[in-house]
Amino acid sequence: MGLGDIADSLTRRIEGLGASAHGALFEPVIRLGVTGLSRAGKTVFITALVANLLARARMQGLAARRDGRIEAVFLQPQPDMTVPRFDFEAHLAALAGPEPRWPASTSSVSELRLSFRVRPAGLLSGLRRARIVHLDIVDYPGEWLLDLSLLDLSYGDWSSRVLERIAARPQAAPFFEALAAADPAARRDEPAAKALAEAYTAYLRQAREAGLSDCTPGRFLLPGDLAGSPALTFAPLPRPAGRSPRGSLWRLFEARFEAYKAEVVRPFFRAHFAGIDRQVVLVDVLEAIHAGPAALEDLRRALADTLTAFRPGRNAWLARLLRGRRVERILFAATKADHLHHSQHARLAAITEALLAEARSRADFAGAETRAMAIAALRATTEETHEHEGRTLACVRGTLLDGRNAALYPGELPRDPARLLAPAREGAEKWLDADYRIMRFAPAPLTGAPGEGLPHIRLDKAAEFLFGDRL
Ligand SMILES: Nc1nc2c(ncn2[C@@H]2O[C@H](COP(=O)(O)OP(=O)(O)OP(=O)(O)O)[C@@H](O)[C@H]2O)c(=O)[nH]1
Ligand SMILES: [Mg+2]
Repeated sequence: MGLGDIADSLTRRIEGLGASAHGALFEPVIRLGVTGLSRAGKTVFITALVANLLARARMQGLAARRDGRIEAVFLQPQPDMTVPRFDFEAHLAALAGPEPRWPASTSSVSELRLSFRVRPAGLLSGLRRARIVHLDIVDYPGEWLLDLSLLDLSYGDWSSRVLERIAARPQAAPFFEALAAADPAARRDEPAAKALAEAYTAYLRQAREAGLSDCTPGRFLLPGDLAGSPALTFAPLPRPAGRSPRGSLWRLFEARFEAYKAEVVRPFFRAHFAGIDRQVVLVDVLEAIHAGPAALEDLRRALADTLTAFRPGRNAWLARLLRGRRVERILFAATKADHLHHSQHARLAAITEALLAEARSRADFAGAETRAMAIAALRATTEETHEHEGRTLACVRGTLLDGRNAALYPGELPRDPARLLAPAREGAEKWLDADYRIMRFAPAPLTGAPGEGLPHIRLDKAAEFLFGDRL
């Protein structure tokens, strides 16, 4: 056991003590992780979930609500003093204000505690006293999970993997130009290091914009307060022939890569990831389909990479940190399903399931129960059908960001997911037999009575799967 491991197990033990010390001794706490790659829909999901749990009129799919056992739901100060609070009120004001708009992008971890007063289920439910159950919701970027794979890699191995994967990508051309001008064995010099790191970060940003997801190190895209620090100032380099001299650029980057693992990646897993009981992974499958086969294949790989975090047996360090603890349920939710007519939702869920199939068959998620679902945290559209050249097209209608009202025919998803996944895997350039469209709709102004909650698709079913059994 190394020093780091001792520190890890100590932190876990102290955290365990903390949980019982702050009054939660008899009040169960469910820690729900909400993650997804950037723009997947995390902020909207949490905001809509909390708003709908506070109001509950649209949450019939939640058994405790249907049975009338939920007496009250209220927001509480969270127990973690040093984690930013999820800014629920600001995000809700954006979504549900007089001029509804989407909340701003967030780039770090945040947390919110919601508490339920529930009567127990069963025959005696009317007699037994209600109890308090806390739901701690933790929002963290999926990109940070990708970094788990770095823990097993040396700088040299990571570099060669990345360089090989991105060699043919047009977005990487400027970075390869910068690399050609650099000499890994040359004496290190900070401006050269910075220029390479910037070129690599620029590549990551463009790759992300092009819909690619395998973007490590994750913090290069979402640096938060680490922007500009040495631990974020490196890039992959081709291995110099022979031993790289001390004081070379290669050695500098190697040291920074190790620092990134020790000072950035491990603390995240220790502080935020280790305590999670239930997890939802939000996936913008529609956007990837729309962006084309390469983006879908990339999403599949990125998902497989992020999901290694939920099979801790595959990573010795994480397995030691968790010491047998595990995430009990994982929901894979294809978001923004309101872009599709409901007749296609089952197909979207099937595609999501198939995207995960490989990750799943390699090993199950250490006994976790998993499910795939198509959801919309905030429904921005209504459905309608149109006759076109003798065919009936199932469309959705909504208000575009510029205020115009438009109907969208997104294209018909195939019944068999392999029709999309196979060409994606084989490197097809575009979809052969179909065209998939997407439009950016603005959130619709609320029409329901106040206190009715926000319109959604299957958010109640998602909640039931994630924590309904604990209420
Ligand atoms: N139509 C529709 N669009 C959605 C829904 N959820 C999210 N979106 C869209 O997706 C965008 C991103 O949603 P966010 O919740 O901000 O995503 P995020 O994962 O928190 O993004 P970052 O904070 O940037 O990582 C929003 O601005 C909306 O345009 C939904 O339920 N329906
Ligand atoms: Mg966000």
